[in-house]
Amino acid sequence: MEVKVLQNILQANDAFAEENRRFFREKRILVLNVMGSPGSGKTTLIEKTIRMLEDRYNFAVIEGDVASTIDADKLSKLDIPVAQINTEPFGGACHLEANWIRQSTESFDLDKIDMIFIENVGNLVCPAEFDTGAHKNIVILSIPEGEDKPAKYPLMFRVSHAMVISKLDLIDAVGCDMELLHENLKKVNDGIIRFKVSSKSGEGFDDWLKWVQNEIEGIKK
Ligand SMILES: Nc1nc2c(ncn2[C@@H]2O[C@H](COP(=O)(O)OP(=O)(O)OP(=O)(O)O)[C@@H](O)[C@H]2O)c(=O)[nH]1
Ligand SMILES: [Mg+2]
Repeated sequence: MEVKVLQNILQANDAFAEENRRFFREKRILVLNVMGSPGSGKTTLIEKTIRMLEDRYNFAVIEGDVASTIDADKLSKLDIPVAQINTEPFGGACHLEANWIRQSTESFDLDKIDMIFIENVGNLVCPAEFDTGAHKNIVILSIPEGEDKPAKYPLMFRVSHAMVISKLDLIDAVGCDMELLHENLKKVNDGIIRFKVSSKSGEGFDDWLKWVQNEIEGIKK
């Protein structure tokens, strides 16, 4: 019985997600869903990316958190539209659902937006199960989390189109077996696009920004 209920919830979410993807494509707005563990560097990457591309494109952000508006307040300082989804009033869900995404954009002037970043709730499990309707899923894995994560949380890495390895500046301090990380990734999603960045030093941002711009331009065609 419980399995059936979960199946129904996921099916309903998938239908909303497809509708979101179609809707935002028609509006020529790229939607990227950023997922990853708490503290992996999602907000920092989003903030830095927007700062580096804000002269060319108009951004908006949907912030998903169990509680608080800490990240949303931070990103609002960029003078962009930010919508906060807190899941605590609905039982503290550890993911975002597609119909919440659509509702949260009702406050945005969509004719003035080129790209929406979704910052999903921080964890490597639930967000992978719920399609938000984003055009691309990004998983951030920070160096201190370790090279075994694709093996331990395979669905997250399977549903992601791109992986950003963050906090590259910490590699000498904490160590990370990059070869094993790539081997682990290969087993779950060989085709995943890989970036290595440090939001602290700016290392690796050129490739990441090029990819983001390419995706924004792609949706405009
Ligand atoms: N050394 C280093 N620290 C970083 C880097 N990126 C982020 N941080 C730091 O890591 C901490 C967490 O970063 P956030 O961007 O808030 O992480 P988050 O994934 O948004 O966290 P939640 O929203 O709580 O899930 C902060 O203290 C950041 O300054 C990086 O590339 N290098
Ligand atoms: Mg954050």
